[in-house]
Amino acid sequence: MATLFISPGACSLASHVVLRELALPIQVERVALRTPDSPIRQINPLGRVPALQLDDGTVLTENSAILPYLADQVPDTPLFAPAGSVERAQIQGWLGYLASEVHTAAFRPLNRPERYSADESAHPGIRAQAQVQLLQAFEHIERRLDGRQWLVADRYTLADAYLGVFASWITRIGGPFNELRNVQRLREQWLQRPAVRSALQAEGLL
Ligand SMILES: N[C@@H](CCC(=O)N[C@@H](CS)C(=O)NCC(=O)O)C(=O)O
Repeated sequence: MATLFISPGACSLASHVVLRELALPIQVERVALRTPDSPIRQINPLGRVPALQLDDGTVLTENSAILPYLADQVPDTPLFAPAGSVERAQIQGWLGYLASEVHTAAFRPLNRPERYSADESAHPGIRAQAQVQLLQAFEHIERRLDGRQWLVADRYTLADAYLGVFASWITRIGGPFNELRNVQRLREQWLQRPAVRSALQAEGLL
């Protein structure tokens, strides 16, 4: 059986939530991160989650690839849109934005400043600037959600499933992030979805 490798509360929660939303027959395996003996190192040479191992042993990595792949297993799912459609391109645009501008460009230096400088005295400055970048990235999302319930069209899609994870992460920062009313509203709606609740429960987070 195919296996999705996750770590509780990590960005792999997006793939986990979508797997449950689609009720796909894929098992979920928790792994430790950043330990040399973690089994994820045998699956993904980068040692990162999410990683999806298919029945034939092929391994897919990156939320931006795994989320569309999962959705494509269920033709006509409202989580995605037909190949060639503008909606599909818009959903993919948000997946790219979340993976690059929000996760890699902002959360990573905020949480892992040691990857940007070996000089510990530089870390507070890296964190502070990363938080500025993160706020700017979320302000763009906040404006997009003005008068809209979800990021694309008028329904919950892969883009919202992914955004829900990062919208949860910012609650730990608070301050100006608490003022992002549209983002908070989307997060509350995301949290009410049975698939999100069951994924959180399975990850030991409820
Ligand atoms: N670009 C990847 C990022 C994956 C990633 O950074 N995952 C983190 C958890 S949120 C991880 O596994 N970190 C462990 C490490 O970097 O050693 C994606 O979007 O799937």
